Amino acid sequence: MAFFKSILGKLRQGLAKTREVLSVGLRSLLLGRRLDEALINELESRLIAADVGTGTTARLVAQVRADFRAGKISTGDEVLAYLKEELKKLWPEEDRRLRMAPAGSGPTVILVTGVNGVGKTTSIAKLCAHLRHEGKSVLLGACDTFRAGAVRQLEVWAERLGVEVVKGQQGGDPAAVAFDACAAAKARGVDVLILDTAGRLQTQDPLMRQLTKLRSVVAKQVSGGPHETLLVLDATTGQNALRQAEEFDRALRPAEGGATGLTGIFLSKLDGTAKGGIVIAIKEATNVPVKFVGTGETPEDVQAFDPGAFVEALFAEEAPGA
Ligand SMILES: Nc1nc2c(ncn2[C@@H]2O[C@H](COP(=O)(O)OP(=O)(O)OP(=O)(O)O)[C@@H](O)[C@H]2O)c(=O)[nH]1
Ligand SMILES: [Mg+2]
Repeated sequence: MAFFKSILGKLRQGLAKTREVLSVGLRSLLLGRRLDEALINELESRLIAADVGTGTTARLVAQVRADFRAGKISTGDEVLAYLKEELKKLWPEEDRRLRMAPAGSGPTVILVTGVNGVGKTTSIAKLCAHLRHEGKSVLLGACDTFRAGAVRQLEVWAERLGVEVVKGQQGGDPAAVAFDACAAAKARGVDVLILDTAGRLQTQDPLMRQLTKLRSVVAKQVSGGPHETLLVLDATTGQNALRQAEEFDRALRPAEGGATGLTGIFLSKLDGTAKGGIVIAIKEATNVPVKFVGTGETPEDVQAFDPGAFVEALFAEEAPGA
């Protein structure tokens, strides 16, 4: 865990802007105050403004209101403690872990998808650094054959991180690169293959189909693959990220049903936004777990998503060094 050094400290820094809107506001609203209906209404507006999501906000506020009316709580301090506890309970432990291939059964394949510019390639560098730190061997596949400079960008990260890249022709078929990358991963016996893909809008049908094709090539090459199909979401986009999650999940669902489309979300750029409450809205709107959060531009700026640490950082009184 040394890689995630000072989890709370870094997360606190990353969440500085969100905290300003959400928790500093909530603290000054609630601490030392007697509860009344007007205060509860104000609490509701603040939660919505921080992108917590209408469903979760409604549920939380309804409970506060009921407890207040039943005489169970009477102060803002009690509400703050209640909010922290309830938010931490939203995420079960098991679905936040990276799914790995069973030991000895070939490479784990992670397919990384998302809209243009959300941070896919940077997030891959972060995942790569994280896995390398855990002692795993990693190979990268440059399936973004579309954008000029995309392969080079991945290669620069790979050189820095000391891993190899499998690439193809600029403008070539990304599925062919995925095929070659899977073959190379198996031949070399690497632990994890991470595939970078070109950015695409969730509304671009042919490009979404290309992603489905990519995934079936992996499934044919590597048993159980891709073990993770991650969607990178840019936290600064707020509610639009929810639509991306829903559409990518739908497009990537196998036609025959069964397995889910997306297996996880990498939430990037949490450091640049006041919309960190989106983590809660994502949970509410989709069943896809946030597995990692990105809090900066270097490979070390990554955290495994930990609800306890997240909520603590969000509600921290002050951010040392932030
Ligand atoms: N502040 C901050 N910047 C980030 C983070 N993740 C990525 N970025 C920046 O976002 C920009 C886009 O990152 P890329 O990794 O190239 O995004 P991409 O999704 O691969 O882009 P395309 O391949 O063009 O679709 C770069 O300037 C990154 O440094 C993050 O967690 N925090
Ligand atoms: Mg990229």
